[in-house]
Amino acid sequence: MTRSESLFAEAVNYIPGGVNSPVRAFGSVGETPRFIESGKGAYITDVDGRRYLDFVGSWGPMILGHNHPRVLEAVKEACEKGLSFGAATEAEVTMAKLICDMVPSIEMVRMVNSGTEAVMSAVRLARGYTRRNKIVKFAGCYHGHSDAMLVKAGSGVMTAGVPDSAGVPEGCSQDTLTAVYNDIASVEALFNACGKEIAAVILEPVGANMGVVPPREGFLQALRELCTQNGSLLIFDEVITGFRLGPDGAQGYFHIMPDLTTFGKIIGGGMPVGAYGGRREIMELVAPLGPVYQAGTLSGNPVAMAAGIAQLTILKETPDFYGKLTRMSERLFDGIGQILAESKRSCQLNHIGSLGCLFFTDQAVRDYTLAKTADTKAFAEYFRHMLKAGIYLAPSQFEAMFVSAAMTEEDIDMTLAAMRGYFLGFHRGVSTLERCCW
Ligand code: KE4
Repeated sequence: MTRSESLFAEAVNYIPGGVNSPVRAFGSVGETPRFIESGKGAYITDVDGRRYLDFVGSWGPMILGHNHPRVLEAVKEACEKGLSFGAATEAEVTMAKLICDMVPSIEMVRMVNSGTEAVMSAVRLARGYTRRNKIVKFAGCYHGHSDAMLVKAGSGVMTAGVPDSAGVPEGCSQDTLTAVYNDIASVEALFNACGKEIAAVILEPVGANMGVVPPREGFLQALRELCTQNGSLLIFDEVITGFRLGPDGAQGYFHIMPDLTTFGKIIGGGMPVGAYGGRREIMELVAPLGPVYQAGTLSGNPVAMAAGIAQLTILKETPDFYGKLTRMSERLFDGIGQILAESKRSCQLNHIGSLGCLFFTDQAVRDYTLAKTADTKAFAEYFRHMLKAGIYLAPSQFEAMFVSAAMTEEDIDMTLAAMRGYFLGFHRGVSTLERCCW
C-alpha cells in the first residue's frame, strides 16, 4: 500500500470523501488521490516521493509555478510581522491599487477569502444596486457554491432554476435563470420574458468548468449590449481568467467592459483570497459606505496580501510575461493537435492562452450540452496513463489544463512524448481532430 493509499483510507474516516473539495477525490478517474507533500517550480511531489509535472497548479493560482522565491520571501516577511490583525493594513491599499491599476473596469475593489465569497457578494451588490432579484447564469459555468449559484436550468427555458444541490431551498433558486453558453438567443428570450426584473448576467468570460469553452465571436459583446439596454449589470466571473489571460484578464483579451468582476486564485498567489470590484458608483453601495452588507474576519489578511501582491507585481513587471506563457502553451497545444491528427482519435482540443482542455468527443464543444457528450471513461484511461508518466492533469474531463510560467520546453516535450505514447498506441477512431482555438 502506498502512503497516499493509507492516508486516503484514514482521511475518509474524518473528512467527507476524504478530501476538502470534491474534485480532489479523483472520483471520476478511478485512481487513489495523490497526497502532495511539496511543490517547487513546475513540479509537485507526493508523499511517496513521486514527482509530477503539475498542470493543475492548485486549480489556477500557481501561474508562476510553486514557491516562486519572491512570493515565498514576501510571505515569510509578512509572517514575521504577525499573521492577522482584523484591522486595516497598508498591504490592503497596495493590493487594491494594484488591481485597479491593472484592470481598467475596476475603480474600487473589496477583498474577500474565496471566489465563492466574491461571487456571492457581487450578486448581492448587483441586486442591491438595481433593486431587482433575478440573475442569469449559464449552464456549465461554475461560480462557487453559494445557494443562488447552485442552480440548474428548469424544465423550460423560462422556468425558474431548480436547485443543483441538496439543501438549497427553492426560494434561493427561483430567481436564478439559466441560459445556454454561446447562444445569445437563449439570453434574449429571458430578457424578453423578464428583462426589467434581471439584476445581472453572470458568466465565466471563458468557460473553464465544463472543460475549456471560449466565447464565440461576438457573444460577449452581445451580452454587454443586452445588459446595457435593459439596465442590468454584466458580471464577469474572472476567478480563473483574471490575470491568467493577460494583466487585465478576459475583459482585456476580448475588450469588453463588465460592470462588476470577481477574482480569486491568482490574486492570492496560493493563499485564500477572493475579490470583487467594478465602477465606483456601484461599489459605493457596499458597507460601511452603503446598504449592501458584506464582511469577513480574514478579508485582506496581511500574509495573503503579501503573496498576492508579490505574484501580481511579477505578472505586471516581467517583460513579455504573457507572451512567453502563451508561446509555451502553444508549443503544448500545437503538439497535442499534431499527435491527435496522426492518431485519428475522435477528440476536440479547446485552448486559449495558457488554458486548454482535451475533450474525448467527436463534437466541437461550444457549450455544456456538447461538453457532456465527452466519453469520461476514455478520459479516465488517458488520465491514468499520463499520471503514470509523471504528468499531473486535472482529475476530471470537465476541468482545465493550466500551463505555468515555470514550465520549460523540455517539460512540454516530455508531456507530448507521454501523449504520443498514449494516442499513437490506439488503432480505432475514424474522425480526424477538429481544433477549436481562439
Ligand atoms: P473558490 O470558492 O473555490 O475559491 O472559487 C469558486 C469559483 C468561482 N468561479 C470560478 C470561475 C471558479 O472556477 C471557481 C472555483 N474553481 C474550481 C475549479 N474549477 C475550484 C476547484 C475546487 O472546487 O476544488
